[in-house]
Amino acid sequence: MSGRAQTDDLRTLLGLITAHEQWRGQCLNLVASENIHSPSVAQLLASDLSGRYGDYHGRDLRRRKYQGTRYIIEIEELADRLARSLFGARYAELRPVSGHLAAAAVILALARPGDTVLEVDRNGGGHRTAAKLSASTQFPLVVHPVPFDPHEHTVDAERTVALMRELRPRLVILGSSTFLFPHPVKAVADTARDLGNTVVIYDGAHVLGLIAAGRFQAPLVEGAHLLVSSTHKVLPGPQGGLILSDDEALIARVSEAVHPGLVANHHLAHVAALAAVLLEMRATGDAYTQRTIENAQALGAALAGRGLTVIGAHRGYTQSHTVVIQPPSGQNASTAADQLEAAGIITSVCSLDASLGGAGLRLGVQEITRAGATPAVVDEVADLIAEVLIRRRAAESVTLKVRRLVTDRLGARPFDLTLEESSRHA
Ligand code: DSN
Repeated sequence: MSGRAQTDDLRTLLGLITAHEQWRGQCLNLVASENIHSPSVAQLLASDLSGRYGDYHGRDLRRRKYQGTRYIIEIEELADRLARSLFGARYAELRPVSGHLAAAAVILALARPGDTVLEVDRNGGGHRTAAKLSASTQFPLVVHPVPFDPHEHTVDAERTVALMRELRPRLVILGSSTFLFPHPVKAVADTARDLGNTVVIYDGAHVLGLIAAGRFQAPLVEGAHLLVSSTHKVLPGPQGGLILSDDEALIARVSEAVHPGLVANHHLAHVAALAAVLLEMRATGDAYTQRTIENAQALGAALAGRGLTVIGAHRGYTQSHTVVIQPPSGQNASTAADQLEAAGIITSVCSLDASLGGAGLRLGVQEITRAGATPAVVDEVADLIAEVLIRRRAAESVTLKVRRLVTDRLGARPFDLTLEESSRHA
């Protein structure tokens, strides 16, 4: 390749990244599974660790395969201690490089081909790891949906317990990507223990930050055997995954599936950045998560007040960072999401029960909360959404208002900490 072509390609690459950052920096980012990093997370993700190897054998952080890990061992021991302490779990597994891989490792470790698995289906917001694994590999599972109550937008405890007694599944996977309200973990876990051979997995990806601050259910305390999660939704950490448990025998089997089964070299910069975000949550997580839930409930009320149908309205809209709305009658959810994007409002489409129209829009407030949104700002956000979906204003006119709101009201970043600030809070 000529030097000229090389320069052109580099210029193109940098131009695209700048364009992306400028554009998303002017948008209202309401994707419930994303977040923005604090300076400490960004700093550690770019550290020397991102180019190093640190494989260790089994669960022994000191049994390393590579030389050169004297400080890496201590970094990982610190991250492990912080994770166990913040989540109140006896054991942590921080090597999965995504939440999906964390859940896949648990399934591969504990199920056999042909086993029965109950998991939350797409209408309940389930990530559907078992169904995806079963369909895309030679690891067939008999997957049934966990009975879900679309009106209450949560797992139907009574029907789930009855189905568990009938099918005696090997695994039950609770948790949701539209996690508005807690799931009945205790009833499911008690039944699993009665059955004797059923393991309950809680996919806490969306609400991990809330769990860290004690603002959502505590799944391990309620009886789940394992919590699997990503690390970058309400918890504003690096992209990656983790697994928590109080059960030594289970975590030992699961860790073997993680390494060497699915992850050879885990991402050391991720582990360090995760440690930083756990410190940050210890310092500012209480205020951040309280504001996040306040903002989500305010958004639900404000959207309902402007004529949109909000799922779970009779339950106060939400107990998490997420609000789910139906597209206005006659509109399709994908088209509505495209129209919002044209106006600079980034959302995602989610499945809903057919009785609720089959598809909705999922809105998460965790990122704008980190950017400084208050309930008053959220009210303006609701108004901009209504401009597009209810008043059907042209995208260009709404875009200008979105940009103004982002520039004028969303720059404060009150919960971000530098490493130095984190240390002062500790
Ligand atoms: N489950 C997907 C989401 O919620 O967006 C990715 O984790």
